[in-house]
Amino acid sequence: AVLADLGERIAACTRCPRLVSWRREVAGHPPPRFAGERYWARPVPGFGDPAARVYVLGLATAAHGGNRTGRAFTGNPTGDWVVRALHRAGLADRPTSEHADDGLRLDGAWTGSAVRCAPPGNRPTPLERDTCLGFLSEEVRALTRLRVLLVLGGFAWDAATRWAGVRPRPRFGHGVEHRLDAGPTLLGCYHPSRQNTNTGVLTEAMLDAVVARAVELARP
Ligand code: DU
Repeated sequence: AVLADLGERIAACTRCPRLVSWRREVAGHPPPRFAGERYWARPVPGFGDPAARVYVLGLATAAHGGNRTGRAFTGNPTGDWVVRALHRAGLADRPTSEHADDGLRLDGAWTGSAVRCAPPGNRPTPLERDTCLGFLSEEVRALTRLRVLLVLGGFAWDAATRWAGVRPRPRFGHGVEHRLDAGPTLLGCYHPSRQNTNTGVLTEAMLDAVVARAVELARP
């Protein structure tokens, strides 16, 4: 009930004027393959298992992914990479995530992004990042079994380390671990953007290894 209520408050947020306009703007200009679809065009709440021990944290909502489907990591290539990896690790009941009503269930995992709206150029401003941090904080508090925050990319790492108030802030890197005194262990992973996956900066084997490490750290 706490998570459901939080999800509704996230979806109703209008705090960042630039993002309120952009999430609608991109919804009005779908690529041909999504022409005629009704876009969600709102902030996207977290999704998954309320008993999650691992939280996969992305950068921001994808313009034609979550901003279209209304569910985190759903309906775009980055989401495909994440959900396939969760499935290989036994944390998702299938390897695909296409629509909010496809029946996907996560088991032991939660998903969301540092900024819940679609930002211009996939680049939220520092102010937008910090404005959205309260939602991460509330979510982490509500996910009472959480042990690991698997952080995708440097932007989400900045958000997570600010949320955690760690000083000095540990540098982002693939496989970097930072244990918090109270709270989940932060675990860095290169972001599965097409730029990283097409160039081999991040391979499926590298992603699998980090997810496996997250599962190991999350073990009771
Ligand atoms: O109504 P429900 O079974 O609590 O599921 C709500 C929502 O959360 C549904 O879209 C599936 C997802 N979910 C999940 O992915 N994993 C769980 O363990 C429980 C719920």
